[in-house]
Amino acid sequence: MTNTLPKNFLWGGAIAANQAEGAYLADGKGLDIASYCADGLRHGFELKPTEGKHYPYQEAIDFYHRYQEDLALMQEMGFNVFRTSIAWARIFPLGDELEPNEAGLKFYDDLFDEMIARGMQPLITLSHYETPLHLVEKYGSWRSRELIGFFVRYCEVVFERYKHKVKLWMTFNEINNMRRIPGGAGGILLHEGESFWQTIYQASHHMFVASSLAMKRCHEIIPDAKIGSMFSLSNVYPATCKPDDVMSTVGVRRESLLFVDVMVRGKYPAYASRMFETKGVHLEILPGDEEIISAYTSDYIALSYYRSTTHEHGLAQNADTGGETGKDNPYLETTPWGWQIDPVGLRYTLNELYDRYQVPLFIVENGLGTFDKVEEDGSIHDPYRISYLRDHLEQMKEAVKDGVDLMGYTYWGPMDIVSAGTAEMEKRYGFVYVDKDNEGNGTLKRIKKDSFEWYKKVIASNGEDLK
Ligand code: BGP
Repeated sequence: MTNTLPKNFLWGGAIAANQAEGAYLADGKGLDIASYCADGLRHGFELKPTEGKHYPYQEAIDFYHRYQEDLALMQEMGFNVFRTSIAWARIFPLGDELEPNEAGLKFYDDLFDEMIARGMQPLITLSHYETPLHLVEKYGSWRSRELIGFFVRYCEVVFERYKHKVKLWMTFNEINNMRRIPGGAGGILLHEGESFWQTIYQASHHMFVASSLAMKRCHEIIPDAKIGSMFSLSNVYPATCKPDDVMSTVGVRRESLLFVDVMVRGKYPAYASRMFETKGVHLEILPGDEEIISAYTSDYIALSYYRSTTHEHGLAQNADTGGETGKDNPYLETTPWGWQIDPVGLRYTLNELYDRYQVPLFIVENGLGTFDKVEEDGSIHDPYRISYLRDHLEQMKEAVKDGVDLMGYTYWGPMDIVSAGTAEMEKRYGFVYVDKDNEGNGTLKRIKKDSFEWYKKVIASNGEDLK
């Protein structure tokens, strides 16, 4: 089969600062929402530590001190891009200061230099489930418009500092998870009696304005940069062909696509009024907000895709870090975490998005999180990960043949990291095993799994060799 991917296709992996770096107070870093989170950002977080509790993100996999070793392994696989995030609280420990923390800035200087020296373009998320804790305590996080100014100040500082090193940016990780994981996505802890939807959409509106202003400043400071927005877009199908199920599924999908519509098309979609009315939401939109949102839109769409689910009319829909959770699809296999594996859904989703928006797409998260076993001789055989990946890459290539403009693919968690959803270490995604368990025991030693050599071969052949 002839290769379908462009020569400059970006191949790599993706992590987030909070799930990998550890060193949660090193070099002046402030606390953030991951600091006192014991059960995963899906379940919220604490403002103060509880004695005796294990907080897995505090040490994570100690990427902060071990990134050279990790990036050397990524280089060996041939990565030409590496996605990570900047922990906002390393740069502004409280979030509302006027002056940044030089030691935090220096860390990312070194990290980005190391990536570039090893042939990887940095692909940087400005906020990946890492709101500084002080902003939550003092301002109620993104409920407050004041965060717009704090975020834009932080963005300006990092754009200026890294303008010669980082040309690929994205603003908020999985911003549409404000609907289902507002603690992680926006640092929102709901108060008793508060109207959930009112808070969520008002906070999201502030994030839209902040994101657009960050895009404006990015283009002014780094004219040759691309800046996108990022969404969780695992797929949802109607559970049956009953028209009510089909129509209701359109509604579920629109709850996510609303975020893409605003950030890519630059305005609230026509269906938003009715959606807000049904949910009792009255958005406060200040003069000038709509102009900002419309003037500064995303250069590309970054997405995570892990699985699919199905929906039927009347089903109470939910979502987790993998995307929507509805009714199981009888045609698909399921991981031990209940995530249904659907490679064709990836092709479907890429086509859906490209048809609708016609801007370049970038798969910045996809992967299989599951148990791995270290054999007595130290080897780790993970054929399940290879087949997950092979099947998804095949479908990704089909989508490119369908005409989708795809910038690249970064596999989620190329070395094992702490899960965002559950804070487990043993939900492993990596091509590289990290010796640490759920309780925090282990040497942190890195060990290659079988999938390591496989992905290396895929990259070397620019996706041609998927055997
Ligand atoms: C996404 C997040 C990531 C990541 C991934 C896998 O929602 O952007 O941070 O962790 O999901 O989820 P989990 O870690 O829960 O398996």
